Amino acid sequence: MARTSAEVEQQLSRLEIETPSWGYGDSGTRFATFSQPGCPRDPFERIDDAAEVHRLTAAAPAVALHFPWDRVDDVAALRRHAESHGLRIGAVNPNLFQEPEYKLGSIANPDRAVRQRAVAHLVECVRIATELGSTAQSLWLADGVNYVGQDDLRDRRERILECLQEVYAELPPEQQLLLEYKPFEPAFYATDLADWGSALLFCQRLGERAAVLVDIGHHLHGANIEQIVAILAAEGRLGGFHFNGRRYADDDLIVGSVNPFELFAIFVELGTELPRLTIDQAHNVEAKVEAMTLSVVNVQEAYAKALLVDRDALAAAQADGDVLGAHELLLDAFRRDVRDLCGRVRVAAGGVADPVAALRESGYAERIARERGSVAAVSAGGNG
Ligand code: PSV
Ligand code: MN
Ligand code: MN
Repeated sequence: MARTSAEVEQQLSRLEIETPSWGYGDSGTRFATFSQPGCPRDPFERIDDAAEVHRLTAAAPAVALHFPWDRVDDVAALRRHAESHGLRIGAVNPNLFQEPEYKLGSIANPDRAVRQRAVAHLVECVRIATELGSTAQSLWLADGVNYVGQDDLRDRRERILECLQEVYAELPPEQQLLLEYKPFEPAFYATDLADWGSALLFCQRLGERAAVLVDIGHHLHGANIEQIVAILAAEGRLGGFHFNGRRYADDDLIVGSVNPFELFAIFVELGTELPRLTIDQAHNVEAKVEAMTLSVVNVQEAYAKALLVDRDALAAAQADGDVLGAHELLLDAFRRDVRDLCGRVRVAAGGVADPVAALRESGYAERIARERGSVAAVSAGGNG
């Protein structure tokens, strides 16, 4: 039986999305960084922007942080600031890609001293996460090599494993270690954590609280992300997502703007067992808060459509070998207009029916532009 509207609404009201602090700061391309009026001047203002997205959507109660970009003297004050806005701190993202000494890698670096400093940063992030009440370290490694023979690929794996084991040993019981893969960039010949299989193997060596993070943009053309999700979930190692939109590479566009059917299919695969859902976007030309709001709305709609799939009919069609019957059941759910339904869920949870329109009418963007002004694009908080 298909769920009733009321059942869908109830399930949808449980959806929680983390938005990324770094998605509110200025970012750009490899060629330039574009400054926007109203760009947050510090981590507190990034949290203010995240709070605005949550106020409108009632579905974004957590904000993922990135260190050292979100470093402040008083970590407890940052936590209080978030909580006073009805937010909690989501995953903590260490940064192992900006220091020049990581040119040949961070925890895969052939130089032990560099590896030790990288581990020290990761351990420091565990401590910060604990203070912030965060329950995950979310690690993307930029490590890799550009040329055949540049380094020993097996040795690099051993170095990574050793370092991750040191970090894993420091994790308090409530924290997970999420490993995010990406096939290329910044290295081109061999990336150390290039795909879900490599990430999974490390997780299996580390322990139960290590899991794989799937960033939609981190796949080669034609990759079947839903199937990756199915495999990781079946293995109990699906740690979460970085949602964004991708056409060519790590584009970090608005969620659902490129391939809404893929997003829907991912939610069909997940069912109601949702892992950590984080948005990872780097808006270069779009208004930041509006872009984030639209992404949250798109995620809500994709999930709502997936909840509308008639699972019993689908199972029956699959068992009967009814190829198109099964496929059409998914198409049927995907084609439903769920905007009103999602609006009702938002309003019931304290948000608004049409978040993007309400944001525009509220004058929030104009207000932060007035209050914060325009700063040169030197602020941290973006790596697009
Ligand atoms: C770099 O590819 C990246 O876009 C990864 O997706 C990280 O999650 C993000 O930056 C933040 O460090
Ligand atoms: Mn990511
Ligand atoms: Mn990325």
